[in-house]
Order: sequence, then structure tokens, then C-alpha cells
Amino acid sequence: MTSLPTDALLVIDMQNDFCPGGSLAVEQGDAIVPLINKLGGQFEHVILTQDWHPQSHISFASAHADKQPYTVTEVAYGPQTLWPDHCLQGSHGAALHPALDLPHAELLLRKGFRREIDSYSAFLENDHSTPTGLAGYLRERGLKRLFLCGLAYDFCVRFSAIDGTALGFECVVIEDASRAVGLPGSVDATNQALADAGIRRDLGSQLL
Ligand code: VGL
Ligand code: ZN
Repeated sequence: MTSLPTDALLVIDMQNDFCPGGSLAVEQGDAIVPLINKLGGQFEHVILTQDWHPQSHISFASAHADKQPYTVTEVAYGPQTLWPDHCLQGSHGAALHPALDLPHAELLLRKGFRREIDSYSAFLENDHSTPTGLAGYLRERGLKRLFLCGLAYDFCVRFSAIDGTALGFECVVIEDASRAVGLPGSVDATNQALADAGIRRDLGSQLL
């Protein structure tokens, strides 16, 4: 495909901790790296996100008494899924996957750096009100249509696409360039939420 000067590829959280061997490994998380690299070559504008948590982050089960990873707890802004410690600021696990080859990426946006608020979405933190600044960046740069890929399909890709759409950007999720954590029901819920929001899912192999 020929991407427009107003298109951007948004590569979500392609980090070691979300790949096999990492603390919150997504099955086959690393298998999408070659396709993402190829897609990157088709876009003038590439933006990366990086999950970037401090010690004792609110999303870590270890930061709560008697809580296990992959359960849900109630925090000030509502329900929050708890995870193993992951993507600690400056750690190897938080680093981008070494085979990711997108040297022309224009922005690396870090999120989830406030101890008290998690951020799945690249636009709004999990309180649904604290902005990350990405919408302003895209608007100032005249970027209007986003192709989303990366990890994880059912969390950060999902909520980035939903919030991006609500904020006025046309979002397309590249399904074969994403992989899901796959908690019970999470993929079905994601497919439904994307459909309800009118968000198109496409195949990267079709875009190349
Ligand atoms: C993510 C769980 C916790 C993601 C980040 O990138 O989808 N999932 N932190
Ligand atoms: Zn996280």
C-alpha cells in the first residue's frame, strides 16, 4: 500500500517483557517483529510506545497485599487487572525487542510511569482522563490515520485504538501484526469492542 503523509504506524509495547522469556510473555509475541519491520518500511511516520513502570507500580500484583497476578482488583479509578512485575523503568525487560528495526521512528512515547495509575492506552491513562500527550502530538503534526500493531492485542492495542477513535483519529488494527495476552474472554471482548467502535481490522500481509 502507499501510506499517506497523514498516516502513521503506531507500534505498541514491542518490549522484551512481553515476548517469550519475559515476565509477562505473550505467546508468539516476538513472531510479529519481522512483519512490523516490513510494515515500518511502508510508512513515512512511525511512532513507538513503551510500557514504563516504576517500582511498586499499581498494576503489579506484588504491590498489593495478598493479590495474585492475572486477577482484578479495585483501585481509585475502577477495576485494574494485576500483572507480574514487568517493564521496570530502565530494565532489560522494558527495552524494545532487539530485532525491532524501525530507525526512522519519530517518537517513542512512554506510558504507565505514574505509580498510582496504569496506562494501557497510548492516549489516556487507565483513569480515562489523564492524557499522555499523544493526541496533541498527532494533531500538531497533522497525522490523522493510525495503523496499530504490537502487544498486546487485547490490552494496549485495544485501548489505544478505542481511545484514538474517540479522540477523532481513524484507527485500523493490523491483526496479524499483533498478539494477545489471552485472559479468559479478553480476545472476544476486544473483537466486540473494536467492532462496536467501528474500528477496521486488517491484515498486514494485505497492506504490504
Ligand atoms: C500491557 C498488560 C500490562 C500491554 C501492558 O502492553 O498490553 N498489558 N501492561
Ligand atoms: Zn504494564
